[in-house]
Amino acid sequence: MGLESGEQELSPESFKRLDPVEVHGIPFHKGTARRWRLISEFKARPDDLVICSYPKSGTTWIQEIVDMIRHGGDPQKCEKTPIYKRMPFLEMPHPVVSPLEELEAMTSLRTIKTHLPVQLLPPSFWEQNCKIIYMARNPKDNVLSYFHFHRMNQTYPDPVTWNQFLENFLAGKVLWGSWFDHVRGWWEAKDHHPILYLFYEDMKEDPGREIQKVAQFLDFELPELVLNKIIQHTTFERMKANPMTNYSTLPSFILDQTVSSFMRKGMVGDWKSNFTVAQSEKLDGICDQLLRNSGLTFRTQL
Ligand code: PPS
Repeated sequence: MGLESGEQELSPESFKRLDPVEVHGIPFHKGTARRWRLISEFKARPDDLVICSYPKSGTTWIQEIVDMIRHGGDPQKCEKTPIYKRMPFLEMPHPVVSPLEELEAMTSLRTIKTHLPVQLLPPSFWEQNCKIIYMARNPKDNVLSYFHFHRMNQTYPDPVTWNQFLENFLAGKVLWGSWFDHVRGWWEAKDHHPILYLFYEDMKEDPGREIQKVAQFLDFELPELVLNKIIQHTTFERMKANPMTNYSTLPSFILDQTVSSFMRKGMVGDWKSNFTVAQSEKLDGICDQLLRNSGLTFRTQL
């Protein structure tokens, strides 16, 4: 599987701070946009599991939990390979890994990470009725985490300033588009598809309870002992120290962790350190308007 005929793969050096390119009205990284036809034609298998989220919602956390559940709580089985190799990122923009080729070569059961909005998920996933786990995080902590990720991810557009980035986020003019449309679109999809919709804040509040929900969704029974091992292995501190989950295996021309860590704070309520009162009220107003009548609510503190 390759790019459109005649196209060359982009060199790592050319990935520096690229402007987004729109695909079906959603801003994407140029590396994703170039592969769009291949991504949209992806052939799912019925036993594929999709882990989906808006960027910076706790995707890596839920990925590690799923892998631990599938390996009976044995951390050694999860510590051999970086998380982005174990569960390829479908529309991954940069060239150090080729997720489409890797996915094709993988034996079942595959777990696939994506940040795609619901309307752009490749049709094959719906046709094959694949299970999907969706992870959502409150917009204030989500946008702050996304801002810091733009600072350290050298391939993403320059966030310029916090004020500027927040304005872009509120307008949906950031990579992967509007947070509001994303969380709402997937929330509505769960009424007609096997989707487990989880919240970062619930995970922080009671990881054991949420891990049990995931296990049940995947048809696993978790004895107390195994559950406790999974809880311990997937704490923020353990995952921050674990090279297989903290993305330290990616080169610094992609993720410069001297600017900000991939595992940064892992908190609910960190937004309070950055938002002005006016910014917080503005976001609340937009949230009320865009999530109205959806039944979807978010906790911004525990
Ligand atoms: S990505 O790049 O979109 O896949 O990033 P993603 O994994 O979705 O989100 C990264 C944020 O999730 C936090 N995180 C965790 N929080 C609590 N516990 C655990 N175990 C955990 N693992 C990852 C990570 O720290 C990022 O949030 P911030 O607020 O920036 O710290």
